Parts: sequence; C-alpha cells; structure tokens
Amino acid sequence: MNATASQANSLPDVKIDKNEFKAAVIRHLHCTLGTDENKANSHAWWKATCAAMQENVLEGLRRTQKTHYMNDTRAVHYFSAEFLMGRLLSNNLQNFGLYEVAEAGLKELGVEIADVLEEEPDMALGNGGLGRLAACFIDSLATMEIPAIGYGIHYEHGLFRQEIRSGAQIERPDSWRDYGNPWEICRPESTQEVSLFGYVETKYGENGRIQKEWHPGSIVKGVPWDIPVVGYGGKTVNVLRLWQSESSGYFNWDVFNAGGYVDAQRENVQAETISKVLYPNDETEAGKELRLIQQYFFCSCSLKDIIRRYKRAHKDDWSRFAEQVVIQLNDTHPAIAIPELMRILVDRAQLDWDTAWGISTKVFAYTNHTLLPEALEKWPARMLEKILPRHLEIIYEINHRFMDEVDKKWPGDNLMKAKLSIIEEGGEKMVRMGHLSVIGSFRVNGVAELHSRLVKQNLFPEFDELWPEKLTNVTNGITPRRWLKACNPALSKLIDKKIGEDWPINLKKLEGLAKHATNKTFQKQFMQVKQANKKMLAEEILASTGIEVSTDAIFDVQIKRLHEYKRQHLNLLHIMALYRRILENPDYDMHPRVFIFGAKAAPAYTLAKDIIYAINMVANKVNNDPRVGDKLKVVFLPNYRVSLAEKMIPASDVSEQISTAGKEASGTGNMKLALNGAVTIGTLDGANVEIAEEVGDDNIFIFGLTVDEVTETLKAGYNPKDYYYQDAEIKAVLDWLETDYFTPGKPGALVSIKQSLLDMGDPYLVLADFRAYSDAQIEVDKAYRDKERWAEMVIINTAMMGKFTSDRSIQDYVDRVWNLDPCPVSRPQS
Ligand code: GPV
Repeated sequence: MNATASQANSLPDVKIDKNEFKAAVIRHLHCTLGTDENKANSHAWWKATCAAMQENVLEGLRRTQKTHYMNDTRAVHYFSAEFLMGRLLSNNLQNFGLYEVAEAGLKELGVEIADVLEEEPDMALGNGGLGRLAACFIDSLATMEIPAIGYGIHYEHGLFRQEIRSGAQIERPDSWRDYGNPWEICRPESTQEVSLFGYVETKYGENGRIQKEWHPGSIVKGVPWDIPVVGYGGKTVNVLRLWQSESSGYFNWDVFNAGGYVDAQRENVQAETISKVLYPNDETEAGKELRLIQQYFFCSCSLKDIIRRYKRAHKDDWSRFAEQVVIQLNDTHPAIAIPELMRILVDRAQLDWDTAWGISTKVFAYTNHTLLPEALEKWPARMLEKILPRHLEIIYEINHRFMDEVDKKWPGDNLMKAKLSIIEEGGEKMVRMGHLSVIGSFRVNGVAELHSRLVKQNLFPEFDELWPEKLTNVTNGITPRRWLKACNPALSKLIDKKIGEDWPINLKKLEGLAKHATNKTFQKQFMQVKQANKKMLAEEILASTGIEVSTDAIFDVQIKRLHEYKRQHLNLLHIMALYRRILENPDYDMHPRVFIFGAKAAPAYTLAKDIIYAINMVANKVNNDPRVGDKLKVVFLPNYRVSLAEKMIPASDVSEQISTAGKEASGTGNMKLALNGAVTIGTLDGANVEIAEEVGDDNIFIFGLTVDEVTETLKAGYNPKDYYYQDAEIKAVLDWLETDYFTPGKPGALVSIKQSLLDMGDPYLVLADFRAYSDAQIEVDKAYRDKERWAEMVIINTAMMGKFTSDRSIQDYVDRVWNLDPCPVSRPQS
C-alpha cells in the first residue's frame, strides 16, 4: 500500500552497451526500413532508433504482462477520452537509462541525437491539461510498478496543427500516423463489438422476471492499438490501449423493414468516422451525437476488454470483480461506462439489480476537473434514447432509486429532488453526467485543495451531506522525468551533482537545493543554465517567427489553451499599457522583457481567436517600433504542443498563472514552470495556492481578487465601466483597441475584446484585477533587477516543487481511492 517510487524502483540499470545499440539500429535500418547508413535521412534514423528501442520495450512489456497475469493483481483502469502523450523516443530512452548510450552510439554513426528526436511527431490525442495529466499519470503508474492500463480512443487525427496567417489562427489537420507510428501494436485478436441505436424489447423470463433485450440498429468493431508505457527504471511496462473504430458490416434490417427506412439510414453512422478526430473543444461540452458515440464506443470496448480478462481467471464468478477492478473516470467523458457496466451485469450476466449496483459502485471513481458551467456535460435525453435506448432506461432506474434515497434524507422536499436528480427538467430533458458520476462512484475527487473545497461547497454540497466520505482531494502533479530530467538536461546534471541522482523518483529530495539558494557559486551555475536555455529558445523564436529577442531580457511566458477565464487578454492589456508608458516616456524605467505566448483556440471560439489575432497585431507593432527597441518584445509561438512546451519551459523566467480566482481547477503548467526555475505571477487559484505555500510568499508574486472577493464583487453588481472611467490607463488601452493603430486600414478589427469587457460585463473580472496585476508586474521587474535575490527565488522554486510530482498524486489515489499494491517486475538477468 506504500508504493513510493523510490521503494518500488532503483535507478535505471543499463544492460545494453553502445555497440549493441549501434548494431540494433543498423540492423533495423537494413531489415525494417530497407535502407542503409549512407542513404538514410533523419527520418529513417529516427525510425530505426525507435525500432531498436522497441525491442527493449516489448521485452519489458512481455515480462510485465506475465507478472501481472501470474499474480492476478488488482489493477486500476484509467478511462480517458484524451491522452496527450507528446513524443516517446527520448522518454523511453531516458526511462530505460539508455539516453547517453544512444547519444554516443548515434554520434559514432555520424548522427546527432537531437536531429533524430526532432523527427518524431507529437502524439497529440488531447486538448490540454486534462489529457496531459492522464499522460503524466500513466508514466507515474508504470514507474511505481502499479498494475494499470490506460483506455482511450485511437484518433486518426489528434488536436489540429495551428498556423498563424496574417496574425490569425488557421487550423490544419494533425496527421501523427501518416508515416507510421513505431510504438503502437495492433491487436486484432482483441477486437470488440459495440452496439448502437435500435430499440429495447421487454420480455418476461422464467419466474415472471422482466427481461430487457436491446436490438441494436448497428454494430461497430473496436480494434485495439497498444502503446507501451515505460516506467522509469525500465522494469514495469504498462500499456495504453486505444480503440479504433471499424465497420462490422452489421445493419439491422428489422428496423429497416419496420418502416424506419430514413431513420435506419441516418442511424447507420459510418463506423470509421467514430475514431476519426479529436473534438478540439477544451472545457466545453459539444452536445454532438458523434461525441457521445465516441464516449460510449471506447467505454464499451474497454469494459468488455476488462471483463474478458477477468473471466479468464474467474469464469462467471462476479463476486470478486470489484476486488480486482477499479476504474478511474477522467472527468465525465467516460461516465456512460456506469450504465454500460450495469447493462452488462443485469441484462447479460443476469444479476439482480442490487447485486449489480453493489458491484458497480465499488468499481468506479470519478475525477472532476472543472467548475465552469459550460464544461459540465449534459446530454439531451432524446439523444441518448436514440443512440443508447437501453442505457437511458438504466439511467432512469438509477435515478428512481436515488430519488428514494433523497426522499429518505429530505422527506417531501421536491426542490431538493429536482436539484439532485440526474435528469434536468424544465426545458428539454437533459441527463446530467456529473450527477450520474457522483451517484455511480464510490469516490469523487477534485484536482487541487481549493478546487476540491469548491466542489464540496458550491458544486455538490448536498451530495457531500448525503455521503460525507465520498468527496475528497487529490492535487494534480507532473512527471519530473519528462518535465525536468528529459527537457532540461543541463539543469538536471547540475542538480545531480549537488544532491545525487535519485530526485526523479523522489522529488522531495530537491529540497536539498534550498540550502544552496544563497550560495553565490551555485546561483551563478544555476543562472548560467537558465541563460543557455534562453539562448536555445531565442534561436527557436527566430527560426519560427523571425523575431530577434535578447536573452538579457526577462522571458515572461503564458502557455496554455486560450480561454477567457485564463485571461491572456489581461496579459495583453498590460503589455499595451507598458507600450503606452514607453511611448509617453522614452525613459520609462523597466528591465527589458519578452512576453511569450503559446495557445490554441477552439476553432469555434471566436473571441479566443480574436485574442490570438490581437496578440499578434500588437506584437507586430511593438516589435517593429524603433522607439521601443529591446525594452519590449511580444512573441506568439505558433502550434503550442508538448514538444514545444519542453523547449519553452526550461527557458522561462516568469510564469503567468493569472486566471480569475475560482476558475482554474488546478493548472499543471504552473508546476512545470516553477520546477524549471520560473517565478510565478499569479492569482490565488487552483494549485497556485499550494505552490505559494511551498515556496513561501517571498518567492511568488500573488495578486488580485481571491475567490471570496470575486463572489462579493459579482454579488455587489460588478460594473466594469467603473474601472474604465476611473482608471485612465485602462480607458486609454481599451480605446486604443478600437482605433486602427494595430490593424492599419482596419479600424475596429480588435473591438470584440473591448466589447467583451465593457458591454458583455467582463465575466472574468479582467478590469477589476488589472491594476493589481500591473502593480505585481512592477514588483517582478524590481525583483529581477536584483540578480542575487532573483537567483535565490529561482532556486527556491525548483527546490520546493517536490510535492508536485505525479508520483505523489498517484500515491494519494492509491491511499484515498484505489487501495491497491504495486507488483514488482524483475529485470532480466544478463
Ligand atoms: I473539464 N481541464 C482541461 O484541460 N480540459 C477539460 O476539458 C477540463 C479540465 C483541466 C483544468 O482546466 C485544469 O485546471 C487542470 O489542471 C487539468 O484539467 C487537469 O486536472
């Protein structure tokens, strides 16, 4: 039960030497790729290197699966519609302890490993934080040798590639598999079938029992692709199993003959389209049929896969199912798995309802990732009835029984029933997936202390009263293997020398750096690393945007999906204010600063796209204004993604975490940046609160309204125009947006931002926080100019991030939710 990574694992022990590695790469160049050393381009070298690595990976996978099978262990099944994996080669090399071997081997073959790594397309099967969290978690699970499997969708196209044309975002299809993916293994022998549409027949079985039979309208096949997930140390290799849809050729002619010709045609979704593309909306429920079908498709395949494996050992004895299986629902996207398991247990396995519900509610646990109303999934009952008629019945039955429970607790309280019901009445009948998830799970968690408190107090207070043990917290984390060791090798080596090499699996050890925070030599070494990283990023910026930036400037970064609640426009208004101050006073005293953005906007989120456009237009003006010189630069790096984050984060000085308090559930970029020695300017929101606790108030710049103040401000009837008329700078900057200063010949091109703040009521309190933000930025500027003080802050930030390893998050899940043990896999003796 106490699976700390350090106990479960030692440091990677290399078993392959350079010559063996070289030989394997050459062999794959010849025999897998049909080329040779003289002809091979970088892409071929990449593929051959992956293939050479995959030999080790698959050997580890085989041993792991055998060990898990022999031990028949309880395992966690992480259900997620998104896994934002990024690149895998460097990660797999690192985790096997073979990075240096590969680097040296390739060098002798005349190849730079950096060029090889750059060939790999990102596996971008996710939108942002939620999908990347899933990726960090499966890394930690493998590292901690916990039997675990990730289940998701094998999207043919991941998140779109972003291009910027004349300042505006253009979406291009992502084609991560166009030239093959060297890591994935297709397992056609484990194909599953998934039913859709059709109708439910009520029958009377023996002893008069009512029996339901679903006659589906169509059936699709789910073919699994396995991606091996290598733990640090290379011992446990778990899998991420992703389902691809295929046609089964089945079409229900009964529905057709019963006169439902048009319906039958309409319901015959092209099977292949189900796993075609990831929905690019972050934190907005789409309400689209295909999205619900995607969710059900992967949940049904995954449950059947789990049951097939369970039955291999336990036949039809369901009594131990909940001992062996725990399923973590990553938000409500996989919540349809709850009625699906009930359907399988009741309709198929013929268990009575109470027995089935008893099992089901011991299997599922649910993680909530947001309080934003627009992100809380609801499906029209009509849509469910059409696509999953039996599931809707089951949901009604779950709700009926739950309403009885509510009546026991609050007798006769119909308002309470309406409030807690899975079914939202009033307008169109809707199924609330959050309520279904809370009712169907034995544990529910938020993702940071503050967020979990708000889940209890504001989102689900009555559920908390009903089941006081159910709601809990697990603060998010990040894997230090990818987000420090691999992405920041120079800093990693410096840390190795100072405190030893086991910090990647015992991140609390970083605290050992704190006592050197005021040491001049160490400060110098640390800041030299930062400087070198900034130089590399400056080259990347020049290459991709043509903008030249000075590495003496403060690198101030905001990297995350574009959302009003994340307030990139607060950052932008402040940049405009600085620009204006410089124009009004050429001697305006500030340390040179480069503001760097990375952000994708959902294609249909107009205001988000307008903000990207505005950032680019302001950048264009500022960067080319000779009156500004080097003092102020603005960079928007296109196509923000995991592999770009890995280059930006080690080079950052200031981390912008400026969401409206109460809106960002946790954030995880905040942790990555602080870990790499960036100082946070942020609100008391999400995990920022816990970061501040760890580093101390002197080593972070906190500003703005607190959650309680936000509530009060809104209750008091917030009027953004008060700020507009009372703060001359705010007024000047907003009015500037209306001119054609930044968009010559196109006045009004940026006006939507002003409108959202003045006419639409500024729902995220940008203007209310502007002055506090600007003042905090002045403090950042002052602090940076005191080189020693700044170096100390930076070191303290890195030193105090131990809490935020995803190994700690996973240990919290083990202790508070999953209740399972690691299962050590031994390395082959050679
Ligand atoms: I719900 N999150 C996300 O990236 N996409 C979503 O659809 C939903 C939540 C994010 C939250 O916004 C972050 O605060 C959080 O750190 C992350 O999920 C992981 O928990």
